[in-house]
Amino acid sequence: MVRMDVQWYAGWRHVFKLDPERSISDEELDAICMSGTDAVLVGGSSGVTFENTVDLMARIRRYAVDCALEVSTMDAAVPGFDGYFVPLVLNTSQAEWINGRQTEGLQAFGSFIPWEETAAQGYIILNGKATAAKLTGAHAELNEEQVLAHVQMADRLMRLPVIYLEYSGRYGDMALVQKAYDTIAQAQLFYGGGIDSAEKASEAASACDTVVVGNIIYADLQAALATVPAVHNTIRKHARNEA
Ligand code: 1GP
Repeated sequence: MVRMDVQWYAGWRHVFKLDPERSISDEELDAICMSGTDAVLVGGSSGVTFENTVDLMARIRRYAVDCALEVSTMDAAVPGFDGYFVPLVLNTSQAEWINGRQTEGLQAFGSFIPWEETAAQGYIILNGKATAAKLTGAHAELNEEQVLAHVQMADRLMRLPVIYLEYSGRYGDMALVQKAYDTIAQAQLFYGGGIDSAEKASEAASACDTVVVGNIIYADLQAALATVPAVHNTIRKHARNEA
């Protein structure tokens, strides 16, 4: 029997997310992979193909940094990553994004999936303007009570190993992120969205387990690099279950 409790991502505090659809020079990629980040996550909401994913993976693979893929389309299920995340969007009523595409993927590739390196991510998308929100029909305008109910569903009912509060493109409500963190009993809390400075990175790091930095890589590489020590030098405000 395959043990399902191996959390290869458990120690990640800082993650850079690269979009296979966007171009990045070798020098920029070198700076990202050598930055001291805990992992490089490959994923995007549109234009992700087998070709651009395999190309980016091969370039990241030259470095020792952990490299994982968010499998958001079957076409881009590329072997060779250190780990795989399968996103489930929890705040949509379109079942296709909760279990539809995932079960199609399991039918097609189930016997090839490296289960020990694969984990589900419960996405709660909170920026309605994000491409992922539009694509999946996410109900992004949730109030605090509703967000925390989604967190409890993911953490307690579904026992998902990762909960991802996704504000992609906009800096989120850190008081809410902290409340989500304090609600969680077992899942690892990822936060992503709008981090474009060391200050924001540090604030987010104090409220969650894992900080994901994306867009700023392409807009201001130096600002992106500054988020790595900012996160690593920040300790969480609350310990788990000591809210
Ligand atoms: C996107 O959560 C990540 O999926 C990071 O968000 O691109 O806004 O940094 P940004």
